[in-house]
Amino acid sequence: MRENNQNFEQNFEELGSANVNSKSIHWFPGHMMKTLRLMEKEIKNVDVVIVLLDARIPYSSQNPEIEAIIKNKPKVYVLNKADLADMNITNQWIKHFKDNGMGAIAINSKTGKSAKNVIVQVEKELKELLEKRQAKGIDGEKIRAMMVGIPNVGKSTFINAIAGTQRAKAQDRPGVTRGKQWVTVGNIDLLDMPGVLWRKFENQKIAANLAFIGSIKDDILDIETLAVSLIDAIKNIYPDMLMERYKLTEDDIQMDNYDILCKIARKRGMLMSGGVENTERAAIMLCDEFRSSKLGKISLERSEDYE
Ligand SMILES: Nc1nc2c(ncn2[C@@H]2O[C@H](COP(=O)(O)OP(=O)(O)OP(=O)(O)O)[C@@H](O)[C@H]2O)c(=O)[nH]1
Ligand SMILES: [Mg+2]
Repeated sequence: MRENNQNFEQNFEELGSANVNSKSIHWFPGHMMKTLRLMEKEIKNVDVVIVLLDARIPYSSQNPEIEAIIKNKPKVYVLNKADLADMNITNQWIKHFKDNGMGAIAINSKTGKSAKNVIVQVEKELKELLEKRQAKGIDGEKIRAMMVGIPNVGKSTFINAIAGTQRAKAQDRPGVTRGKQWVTVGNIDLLDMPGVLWRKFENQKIAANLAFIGSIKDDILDIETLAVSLIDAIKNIYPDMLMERYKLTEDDIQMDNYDILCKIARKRGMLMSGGVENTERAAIMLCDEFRSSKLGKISLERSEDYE
């Protein structure tokens, strides 16, 4: 299995070119193109855009294709899944957005209360519009908000949290929402949209980050390559968490990343016949455990790197 220990960036480039040459890999599926078109159409009908980002990767989860469509609209950046990220770093990100004149808030969409705080932020952002409506005596008119973001970031979960009921289908895999859906909650009409990635990843680190958090379907990725790359990312910023979770020593984490994956497999008793480490099983486990924050609260990007 060692041949899987290839450079992650190269792996992504290969996937990118495979998209051009082969119909079997849906790197940028047709429904994402449709969603972008739908966004272009619907943007005229909404007052505000709620941009959901993943608090673990607030930079990588900003989709440039979406940003281009919403650039002239009032918007609120919501750092979702804050419960999985490093709180201090998330707070710095919020400051970063605010310093750049953008409304921003961190939430955990699984809890209704923090989701409702977004509405307060939206009302702040729309203060002028709401005052105008009041002056005209039409302040009963509902705020129309479009939810946008990458796949699996939590758009539908957020809507359900605000609504207090399961109004939008939400599941732990990318590509769950397939068409637009309006959900009315109190004085706000929320437009749930499918998640969208972008056509070409110029920066392979961004592609890797999106894969780590589960925004790209795992079945088009090589899971061992992904895990090796994730080990590299974590050991550079949170080595203690990796050591603690998998009972690795200082010497262990100095090893080559693929050897670390082998060691993790061994520590977890994931062995095949002949005592060979089952690195595929270990890779799946590592990605799952990272995504469910079993290693701890991990932020993969820091705002100071994007000043
Ligand atoms: N820990 C945590 N999990 C969350 C949060 N928000 C959403 N999730 C989980 O993330 C997964 C994806 O949520 P969805 O609401 O389906 O995501 P989506 O953005 O609508 O995804 P698509 O429709 O595929 O674009 C689900 O398993 C949710 O339970 C959060 O704030 N914290
Ligand atoms: Mg959805």
